[in-house]
Amino acid sequence: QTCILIGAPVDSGQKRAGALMGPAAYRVAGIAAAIEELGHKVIDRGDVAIAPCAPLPHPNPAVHHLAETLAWTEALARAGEAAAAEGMPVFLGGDHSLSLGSVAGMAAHAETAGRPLFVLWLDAHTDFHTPESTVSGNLHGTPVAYIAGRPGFAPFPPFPAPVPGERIAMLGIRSVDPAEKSALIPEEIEIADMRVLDERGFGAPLREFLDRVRAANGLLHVSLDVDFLDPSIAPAVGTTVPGGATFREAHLVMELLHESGLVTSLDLVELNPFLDERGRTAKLMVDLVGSLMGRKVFDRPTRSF
Ligand code: DIR
Ligand code: MN
Ligand code: MN
Ligand code: MN
Repeated sequence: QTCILIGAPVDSGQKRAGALMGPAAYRVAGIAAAIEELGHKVIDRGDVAIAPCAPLPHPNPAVHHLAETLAWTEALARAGEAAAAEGMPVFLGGDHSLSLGSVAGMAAHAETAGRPLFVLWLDAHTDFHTPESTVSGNLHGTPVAYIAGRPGFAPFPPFPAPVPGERIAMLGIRSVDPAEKSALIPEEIEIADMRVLDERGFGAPLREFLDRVRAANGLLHVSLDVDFLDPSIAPAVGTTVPGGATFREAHLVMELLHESGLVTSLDLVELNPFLDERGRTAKLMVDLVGSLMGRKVFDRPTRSF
């Protein structure tokens, strides 16, 4: 594998400053060495940048930093599409609004490749608002709606090839706003919320989704929000929600993803190093990437599911 690291110091999608320090924290925590150690090649493309933006108004007065978020979306879609032709893009965030761009880039790449794109959303939140429905005005709460092709995203460019609900799965969900809930009801998105995961564990729902990706010869984008993890192990995120994935549950998810051999791109989002305890959350995220890229306790023969 060749991993292409793309720094995405995006801070415009929410209001707590610090996510822009994420790419630096991942590099300091040794993300490149952790991947190389497992026998892969790493190319670090550095950080994507945007030009200063004049403010753009929005009919929903809560929406803030629209122009910046739009500029990031276009820049990251371009950078991501180019990187996907050379290897596995790994986006170092940055808040979750970066996925408006990263996944748009992957969707454009998938269209060129003639393969269906699947999206796995590992998050406490469903991020299914549109700029019209958001109450907080934080656009990091909108990427899945954009990816799924919901209307109400002007002035964002239309999503290149909207991903139908049956190709999206969410794991770890435990905080959903009323407007998101009603919009999600008619969708076919597979939502393994924490109640489902308490009963079934993480393995079974994830394997079912991976089977569908494999059967369709799909590309698989994984978007990992730090708040997917329990705040007790991952405190460095602006929107902690109790009751998240444990250390072992998170590693199991990453190990199953590795064994599937299906992951073609990855977002690491919402790390806020300013809130971290001596790099603890950054290091955990890097360790999880290690498991996703093939680190394991013992080399067992790869299982096929
Ligand atoms: C909440 C929180 N649903 C909002 N969202 C996210 O502001 O729209 N927090 N994504 O991480
Ligand atoms: Mn999120
Ligand atoms: Mn979240
Ligand atoms: Mn559908």
